Amino acid sequence: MKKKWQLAGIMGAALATSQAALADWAYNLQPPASQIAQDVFDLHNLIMLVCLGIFVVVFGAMFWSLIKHRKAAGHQAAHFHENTTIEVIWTVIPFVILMGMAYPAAKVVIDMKDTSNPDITIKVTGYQWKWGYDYLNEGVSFYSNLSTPREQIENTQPKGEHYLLEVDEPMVVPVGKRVRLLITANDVLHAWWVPALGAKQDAIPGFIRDSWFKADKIGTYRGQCVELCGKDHGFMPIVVEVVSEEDYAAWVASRKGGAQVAAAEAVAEAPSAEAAVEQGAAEAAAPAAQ
Ligand SMILES: [Cu+2]
Repeated sequence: MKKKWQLAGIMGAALATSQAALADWAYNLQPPASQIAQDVFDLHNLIMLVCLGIFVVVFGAMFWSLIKHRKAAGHQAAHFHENTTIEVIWTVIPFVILMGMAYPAAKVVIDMKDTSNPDITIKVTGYQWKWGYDYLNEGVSFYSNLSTPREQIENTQPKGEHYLLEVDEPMVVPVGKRVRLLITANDVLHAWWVPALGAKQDAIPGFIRDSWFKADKIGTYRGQCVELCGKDHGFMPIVVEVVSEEDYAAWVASRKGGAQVAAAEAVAEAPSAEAAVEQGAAEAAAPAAQ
């Protein structure tokens, strides 16, 4: 028991003295970058206010009763059973409060699920442990892998600003366009979540679920897999790069160009199996020669 307290003390002291930990402390949701994320943010604030109101009224009444009607002050307990009026009141008031909370919440949930009229559709596939993106109309496909160096994870190098929240190939989307995501998984359950964009959906093998977002601001938005999916669950972040429409068109063109060049090279480089073997042997010998 004593050891546990010592450990708690050490951890508390470490937290209190760690400047980095203090700088990272943020108690609120991420600043919203889409209308849905803004709606979620507002809903969160509204419901918290309702909870605060209930807390004040309930605890106020409780403490007032405890102090004002205490036995020591000579108060006699009231005797009443099966009081219909009181029972109706304490059923109707919570019902009205719940309905008042359910109405705005249901509106936001329905909006989140309305994936109609997309400008762009991207298939998102969860893998152990990376994400795959297929731009269905543009014909662009790639994997998105964690790019944090192993040295930072093993603590032989100082951690970067976006430690475990950076990838080699981010998802790129244009600003102000409805992006529909078709989300699935190839092995186990994963979940795609970018808080600032208000999109969150489980990725389920064998099923396709959809979600959508429309980013209001150009910028980089980060998220993580939020369904425990194995040993590298914490190592498959999500990065969404929101760019202008022109930059998006240029990105798609460069992607397609790159793919076509790669395909053309593959055809040109493989005239015969022998040549390929020779080339492979030459490449294998090259590092030894250096
Ligand atoms: Cu995962």
